[in-house]
Formats: sequence, structure tokens, C-alpha cells
Amino acid sequence: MSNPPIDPATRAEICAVACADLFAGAGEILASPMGTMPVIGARLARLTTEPDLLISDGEAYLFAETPPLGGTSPLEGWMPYRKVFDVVAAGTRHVVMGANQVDRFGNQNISCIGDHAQPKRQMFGSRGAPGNTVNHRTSYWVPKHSPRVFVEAVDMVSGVGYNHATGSPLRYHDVFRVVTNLAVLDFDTADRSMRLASVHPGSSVDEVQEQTGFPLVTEAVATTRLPTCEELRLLRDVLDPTGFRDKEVPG
Ligand code: F8G
Repeated sequence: MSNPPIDPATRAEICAVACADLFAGAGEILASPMGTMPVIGARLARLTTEPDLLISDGEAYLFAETPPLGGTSPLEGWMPYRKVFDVVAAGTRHVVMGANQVDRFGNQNISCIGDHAQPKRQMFGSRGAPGNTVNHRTSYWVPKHSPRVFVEAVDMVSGVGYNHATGSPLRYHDVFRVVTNLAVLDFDTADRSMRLASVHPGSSVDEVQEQTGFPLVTEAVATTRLPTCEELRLLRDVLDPTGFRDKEVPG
């Protein structure tokens, strides 16, 4: 009997796999994904190439198994809030944060829009972003790639970018990638400015550039890989059967 045909990967599934690939080769570290798509990505990585990743419920509960979104698993360990800072300082962590703004050197803003003295919008504040970015690997997830988010210079630096990361205290600084609904970007350039690493199938270099408020380095742009059949099965049947991913990246 032949297997039934598999529906082609959606854009959301391509984004999930790009988020999973953030953790490729990570080994035994704490994965701290913030938001739906990074959580799906970290769990997909754990079920495929990175079984040693530590994942939590976003608070203090470390999962022994890899539950679906909204699910739980037996307890593997307990990491009270103060312990998180030990892990941050030890560098054995990869956080994937959101961003209200991100600029060409990877500075991120989750604090305020406009002049700091009298902001047009006040968000929830920089939180762990400064400490994360100077201590261990950091990536960002942006569900709607637009010039509003990708700005020439952020209004306030929450997560530290490469132009501010100089001197020996910042030797652990490692802004790795930005994954969006259109593309994967990195800082693998001589001056550590943002490079378009890959565009998702169905997007183009021109589209990504139009939606970015500064010129990207666009030499040798790849196409983001498609999920494997096993990854599609895990996404659809195991990790996200109710389709949270499609709410984050529709269509
Ligand atoms: C804008 C823009 C823009 C938004 N330009 N306007 C407007 C112009 C928008 C709305 C209004 C609100 C280690 C650790 C920690 C800890 C410890 C441990 C962290 C230290 C834990 C606890 C702690 C940080 C983790 C994230 C953020 C995840 C997201 C959000 C978002 C959207 C950021 C993308 N460009 N943008 N506006 N946190 N969140 O029109 O106007 O502003 O807009 O690691 O914490 O403390 O530290 O944010 O925005 O990673 O990703 O979803 O606020 O929801 O509602 O869109 O409509 O009200 O008029 P948001 P949004 P209006 S690590």
C-alpha cells in the first residue's frame, strides 16, 4: 500500500523549520524560545537533531519529554528564577526573542518607540534582552517582516547589536540570526551588518529588501530549506495539531 500524499509545506511550517535550525548543533544547552514559532522550532529541534536540548514551560519547569504546544510532560528538573541567571552567565543558553524594532547591526528594541524622554509608545521594557545578548547566543523571530520593524537604527537599544558590542566584556556577544515570515538573516559579514542568508520559497530578494528599512547585504542568497516529511509529521500530528503556527504566519 502506498503512503497518502503529503500536503506541501506551508509558509508557517517553513518558518518553524528555520526556527528549529537555529538550534542545530547546540547540544546540551537551555533553549529559551519566546513566542509561538520559536517554541515550535525548539521542540522540533529536540525531537529531531537536538535531543539534549533543555526545554521549559517558559517559567521554572523543565520538561522531561517534548510536549505539544499547550501541553505538558513529566518533570525533568526545576529551574527557579535565580538559577536562570546562573545559566545566562554561564553562556549555556540560546534565547530567541521578539523585536519591535531591529536594525542593521542587530540591535533590538522591545522598550519604547520614539524619543526615550517622551515615547510615542511604551512597550513592556527591555527585560532580559541586555543581559542575554552580552552573555550568550541570541536570535530573533519577527512574524511580520516590515520597514516598521527593520529600521536603520532602533529608538532604544534593548538587545545589544554588533556596533555596540566592542571590548572584552562583550566577548560572549553572539547575535546569531533573525528569522522572519519572509527570510532568514544573519550577520556573517566583514562589518557584522545584516545579510540576507536565505529567502523562503515564494518570497524574493526584492520583496525582502522592500520590506526592510535599510540596505541588506545580498550576495549569495540561498533558498530556505523545506521541511522533511518527518518534520511535517511532527509539526502537524505531534507538536501543533491545532495549528497555532497558522495564526502566527497565515497562508
Ligand atoms: C510600534 C512598533 C514599531 C509596536 N513602530 N509602533 C506599537 C511603531 C503598536 C502598538 C504598541 C504595542 C532571562 C530572560 C528574560 C527575563 C529574565 C531571564 C526575558 C531576565 C525573564 C523575565 C524578564 C525577553 C523576552 C521577548 C518579547 C516577546 C514579542 C512581542 C513583540 C510585540 C515584541 C514582537 N516598530 N511596534 N508599535 N521577551 N514578545 O502599534 O500600538 O506599540 O505594540 O531572557 O525577559 O523580565 O527577563 O510587542 O507590541 O522576547 O515578541 O510580541 O508589545 O505586543 O502590541 O504590537 O496599537 O497600542 O496603538 P508588543 P504591539 P497601539 S528575555
